[in-house]
Amino acid sequence: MKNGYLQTFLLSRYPLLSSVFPQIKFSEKPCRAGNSPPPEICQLLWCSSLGPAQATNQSKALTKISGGLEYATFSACRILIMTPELLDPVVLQTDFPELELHASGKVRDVYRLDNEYLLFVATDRISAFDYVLATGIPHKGRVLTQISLFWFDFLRGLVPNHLVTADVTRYPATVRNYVDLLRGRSMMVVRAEMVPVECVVRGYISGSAWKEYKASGRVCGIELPSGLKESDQLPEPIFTPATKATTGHDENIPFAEMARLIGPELSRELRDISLKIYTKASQYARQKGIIIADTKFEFGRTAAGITLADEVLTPDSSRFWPADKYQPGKAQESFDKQYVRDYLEEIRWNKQPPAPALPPEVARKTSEKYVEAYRQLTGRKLDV
Ligand code: PZK
Repeated sequence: MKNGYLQTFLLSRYPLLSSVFPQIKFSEKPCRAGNSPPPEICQLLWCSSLGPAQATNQSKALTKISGGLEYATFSACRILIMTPELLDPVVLQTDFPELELHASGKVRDVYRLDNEYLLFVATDRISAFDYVLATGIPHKGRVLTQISLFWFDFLRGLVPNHLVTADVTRYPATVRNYVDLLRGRSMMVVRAEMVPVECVVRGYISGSAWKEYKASGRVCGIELPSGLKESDQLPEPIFTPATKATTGHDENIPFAEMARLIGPELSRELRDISLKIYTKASQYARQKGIIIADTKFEFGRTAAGITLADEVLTPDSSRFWPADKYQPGKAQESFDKQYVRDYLEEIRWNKQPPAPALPPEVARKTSEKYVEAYRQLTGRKLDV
C-alpha cells in the first residue's frame, strides 16, 4: 500500500454509518474483508501523516457504542474508506503559501525553494482542445512524474538534467508539511537559466507540421519529400523549434530564426542533442509498442552546462501512439486522451471556456490509459 501509516478498524453490523461519521466518504460498495463477512462490514482506515511511530502511539482501542457499532475516536484524524482515490486524492490545484510561484502551466506548477532550487509539481489536471478541464485524472500527475524520472535515468549518459531528487524525505524543511501531497508527483530540480525556445523533434508528420506541409511542402523551413500522408514516418527525425507566441500558442520557427534569437552555436548544440535524445528514446519506446511521434524538450543552462529541464517524453509533452493501431493516412488516436476527446466531441462542446467536467467513467478510463502507458514504457507497475 502506498500510504504507509494506516490503522485499520472494522465497523460491523451498522447500517447508518454515514450519519455517525458525516466526515467519512463511503464508497458505493463497502470494502469486503475476504469473502466471508457480511456485506455491511466496512473497513475504515485511519490515515496519519505523522509517521509510523506516532501513528502507533495514537492508535486507540475500539470503543463500543449502541447498535453493535464499534469505532475508535480521535480528536484530530482523518478516517478514510480505503479506495485508491482517497489514498491518492486527485490534485487540481497546489498552494504552498511559504513558497513563491516560479511558473505555472496547464498541468504543472513550479515553485521556488530558494535561489538554487525549484519544486516541480505535476497536478492531475488534463487539457484538451487547449483548455484545462474541470475534472482531474486520478494518478495522472504521478504517471507524468514517474515517466520523466524514468527518462532522466535512461538518458543519463547523454545529457545532464535538472533533477536533484524526487525523494520527498530529502526535500527542504519548508515543504515538510506537504510531503503526502508531493510524494510521487514532484521533483526538486536545479534552477536553470531557461532557453526561450522549445526544442521540438518530429519522427512522424502530424499536428501543426502536417498543416504546414500540406500548405507549403515544408516544416519550419525544412523541405520534405513530396507525397507524404498524414501521420507518415519521416525519412529521418527533424528538429522543428518553436517559440511561445503571445497568443499562448506555440509558433513554429525556422532554424535560422532560432539562431538569431539565441545564437547559432547554442542552436546547433540544442538541435544535435535533441535529435540524439529523440532517436534513443523513440527506439526504446517503439520496442515497447509505443510510437513517440513527436516531442518537445526544454533546456536551460546550469553549472553542468546545457541541461535538460521540465518534463521529458511524457504523453503531455509528446504524441504517444499505440504502435499496434498505427495507420498512416489519417490522424492517429491518442494513447491517453482519446476518451476525453471523443466525449468532448460527443457533447459538442463549443471549445470555449468554461471547459466542461468529465463523467466519472471517462476520467477513470483515461486514468487507466496513463497508468498503462507508464507500465508499457517502463515495465514497472505504478503503485495505485
Ligand atoms: C522553468 N518552465 C516551463 C512552465 C511548468 C514549467 N529547472 C528550471 N529552472 C528554471 N526554470 C524552469 C525550470 C524547469 N523545469 C520551466 N518555466 C520555468 C514551465 C509552466 C509550468 F511546470
